[in-house]
Amino acid sequence: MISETTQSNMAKKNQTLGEFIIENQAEFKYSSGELSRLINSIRLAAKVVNHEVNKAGLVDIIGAAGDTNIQGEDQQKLDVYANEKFIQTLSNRNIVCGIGSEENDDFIAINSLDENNQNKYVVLIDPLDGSSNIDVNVSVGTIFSVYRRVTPVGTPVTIDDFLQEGNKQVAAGYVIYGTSTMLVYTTGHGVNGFTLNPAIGTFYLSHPSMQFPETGNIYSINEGNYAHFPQGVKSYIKYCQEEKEDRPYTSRYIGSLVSDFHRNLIKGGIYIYPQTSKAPNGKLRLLYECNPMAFLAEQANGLASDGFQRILDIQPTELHQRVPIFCGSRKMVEKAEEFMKNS
Ligand code: P6P
Repeated sequence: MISETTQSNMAKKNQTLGEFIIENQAEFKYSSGELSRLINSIRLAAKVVNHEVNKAGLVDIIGAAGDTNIQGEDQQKLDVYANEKFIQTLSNRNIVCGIGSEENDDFIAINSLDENNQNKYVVLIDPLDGSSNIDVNVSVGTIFSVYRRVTPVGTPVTIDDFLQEGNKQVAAGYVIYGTSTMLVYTTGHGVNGFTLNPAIGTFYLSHPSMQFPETGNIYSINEGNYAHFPQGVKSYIKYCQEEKEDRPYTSRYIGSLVSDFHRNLIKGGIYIYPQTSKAPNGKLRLLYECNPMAFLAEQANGLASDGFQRILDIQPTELHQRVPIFCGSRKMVEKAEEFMKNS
C-alpha cells in the first residue's frame, strides 16, 4: 500500500518547474508572484550557463578564455560569463533591487536612482562555484540566496540589505552542472530537485521533498590540510576512520561544494570546511555559500554550523566574509560538534 504522501509525491513527479512554482505560489506568504518570477529568472540563467558549461570541453575548438572563438567572439572565463548571465537575467525582470556576487567586490544596485523602483528582493550568488574543476570536467555549481530588502522600497539599496542573518532568507538553492543539470531550491517549505531535459530545455520535478538521511557514512573534507586543522576536527577524522560496527566511513571529496553537498543530501554524509591555522575563518563565504547551503540543509532535516553555532544565526559583518562550515546529516554534524566542543 503506497502512503498518501508518497502517492502525492509520485503524482508530483514529472511536474515541470513552471507548474510547481505556480502550484506552490500561495505557500509563500509575501507572494504577489515576484518570488515566482525571481525563481523563473534563475531557471533561465541556469539553462544559458548550462549550455556554455557543457561546451567548455570544446575549448580547443572554440578558444580558451581571453581568446576569440571560431565565431570571432571574445571567449570569456566561464565564471565571468556565468556571473554576467545571472546578473543580466535577475536585473531584467524588475524584481531585484540589488545583487551581491563572489565575482564583484561591491554589491550591484539595480535601478537604484529610480524612486519608482518597487523591487523588494536582494540576491547573493556564487555564479560558478568550483570553477577550477571545469578544466578537468568535474561538476560545478551556481549557488543563490534571496532576502527581502530591509531598507524602504524606492530608496537606494544599502549594504544592510545584504548583511542579514541567514535565518532571514526567503529562498535559496543551487544549480549543479553534472552528469545531468539540476536546480535544487527551497522557499522555506522543504527542498525540491528539478532535472533539466536539455532536449526541450525544461526542468522536471525529479526529487520531491529531498531529505538528508539522519546519518550516513560519507565524510567530505580536504585531508591535505590535516596538519592545520583544529584538534576537534583531527579527532573527528580519526573517529570516522576507526574500525567499529558502523565505521570506517568512506572519504569522498570532489572539491566542489555543490557536488559534495548534493551527494551527501541523497546518500547521507557530512561536508566540513573548517578553520585552519592558515585560514582562521575557513575558506567558504558566509553570504553566498554557507547561508544558502545551511538553509537547504535545515529544510532537508539536516544541520549546518560553524562547529559551535548555527550558520543561520551568524550576524554578517561584511559581504565576502568567510566562516567554517560543518553541514549535512543531523547525527554526523552533532557528532562532529561534540568533538569540537570537547577539544
Ligand atoms: P580546497 C571551490 O573553490 C570551493 O569554494 C568549494 O566548492 C570546494 O568545496 C572548496 O572550495 C575546495 O577548496 O581548499 O579543498 O581546494
